[in-house]
Amino acid sequence: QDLRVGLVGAGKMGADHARRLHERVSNAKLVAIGDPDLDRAKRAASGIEGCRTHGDPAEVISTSDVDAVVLATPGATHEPLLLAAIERGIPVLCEKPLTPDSKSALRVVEAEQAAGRRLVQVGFMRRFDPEYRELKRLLDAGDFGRALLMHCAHRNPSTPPGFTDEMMVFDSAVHEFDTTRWLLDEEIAAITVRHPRRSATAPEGLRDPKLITIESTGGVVVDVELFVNCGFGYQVRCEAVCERGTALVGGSAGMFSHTEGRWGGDVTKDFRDRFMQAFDLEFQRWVHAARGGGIDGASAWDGYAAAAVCEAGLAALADDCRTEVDMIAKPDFYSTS
Ligand code: ISE
Repeated sequence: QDLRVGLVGAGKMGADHARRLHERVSNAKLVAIGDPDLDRAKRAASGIEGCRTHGDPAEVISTSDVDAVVLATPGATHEPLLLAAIERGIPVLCEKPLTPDSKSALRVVEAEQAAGRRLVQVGFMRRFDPEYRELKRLLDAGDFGRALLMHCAHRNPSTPPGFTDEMMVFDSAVHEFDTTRWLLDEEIAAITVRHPRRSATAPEGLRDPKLITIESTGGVVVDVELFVNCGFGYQVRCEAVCERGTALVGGSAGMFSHTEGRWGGDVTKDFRDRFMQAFDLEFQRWVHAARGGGIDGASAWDGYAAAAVCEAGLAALADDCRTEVDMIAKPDFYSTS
């Protein structure tokens, strides 16, 4: 039987996920969409037979014909919705961030442990990107020896109005925090944020680009160039430097063309294009796991750990100094992945 999915949030990501569930993911049926902006919910549901809409997102979670939930509202709204899903005992795929800070993330982690089952998955989609998965396989196999350091670049063409220095850390760099933890199987111990010359393309008040350095508990140092108003496109790269070799993901692959005195390929401007395959695979695997009552991806613990690194990142940003990450020891409940 198909998994009956309820979607909470019909904004940019939510609407995209509605299409994904309806058109590209098998064994799932989108039965309800909730958004305080009911018109937006209706637009996202249009053309999806049997999909009803709610103005109160909480109703999506409490209805008995919903087997699992996708949460695509802003992070600040997540906690009560996650707790409601845990209480009902249904799996949730929650867009990042899990919650806006580590204290609230810990409450979710504790509620899940009390329920005795891992139900919450955080939508860190890079873990499903085929290139990143290949890098993970290579590092796990150990053929190149141990990872020593990594160089990452995270570039966006531009930022939406109101994008702040803090958002560069908890909205953008959070992906590198998660991929680093996942690739290395280590926690992040400390973070430093530095500011090179400010780009003339940066909107007023934004210190763009940034150079973030994170250190893993095992001593791997990762530098992240974060340039979110680079203008030319969306680009995410990660190069691992190991004892006996290096490996790069996010280099310029794809079609190569020659025309009118130039050669090369295209760079997309939208992260939803760059990571479309990753999102699709994430959803398909989640649907498969949720039909069995579980998850298959970043856990609530990973959401908590990312929040703890973001918090240290905000302190590093404010004080302009290296900041250690403060987090609890990993509970046994999360010790197997
Ligand atoms: C956005 O929320 C994302 O998740 C994108 O992957 C990231 O590149 C962007 O900077 C964020 O704002």
